[in-house]
Amino acid sequence: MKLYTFFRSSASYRVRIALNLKGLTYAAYKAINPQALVPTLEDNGKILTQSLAIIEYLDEKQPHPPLLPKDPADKALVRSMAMVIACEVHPIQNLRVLNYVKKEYNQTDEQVNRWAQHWIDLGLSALEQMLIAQPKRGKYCFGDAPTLADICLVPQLGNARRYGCDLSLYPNILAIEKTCMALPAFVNASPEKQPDAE
Ligand SMILES: N[C@@H](CCC(=O)N[C@@H](CS)C(=O)NCC(=O)O)C(=O)O
Repeated sequence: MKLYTFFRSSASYRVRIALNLKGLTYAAYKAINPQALVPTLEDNGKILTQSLAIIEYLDEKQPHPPLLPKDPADKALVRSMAMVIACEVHPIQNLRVLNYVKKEYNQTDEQVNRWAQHWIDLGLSALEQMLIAQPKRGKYCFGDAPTLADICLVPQLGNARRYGCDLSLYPNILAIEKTCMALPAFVNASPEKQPDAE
């Protein structure tokens, strides 16, 4: 398997965690085209894009360990937590959006950072409430093993810190991050461990 990635890309980070949890090896390449989105996974000549689609492909191809619960309602819950991050937060704090806002509307770095912080805080506070409200929370977002929700959450926290969000407001999220970061799959997927890290 070949993974086209970029060390700081949180969407790539999601796929790196899933690959590590599944024990699948991949070769990492620095993304050199600034207009191309990462990650892209190439597997047996098949080109796959979109981190969530890639992760579900990996989960179906190699079902152990499962990244989604079997029960339909539980599965929808895990997907919904993942989507708070992947659909609502990440797309509007992504670098190309921030660069556009900055350039087209003559915003300063500080204003653009505040934009990112606003949307990240909105998503993380909603997720914190979802975690408090749901009875099946264990050591992770759902139960006692990492799922798609944790895979989306941990990389987003790196972005949150980069933009100066106050994460002490989200104690449940921070506890889950700590549990995840005890696993080599998460540690080895982190940006600073990537061969293209600056
Ligand atoms: N929804 C996509 C998002 C992919 C994405 O936005 N990747 C970012 C890095 S996290 C990227 O490639 N940005 C380059 C650019 O915006 O030009 C996914 O989950 O794979």
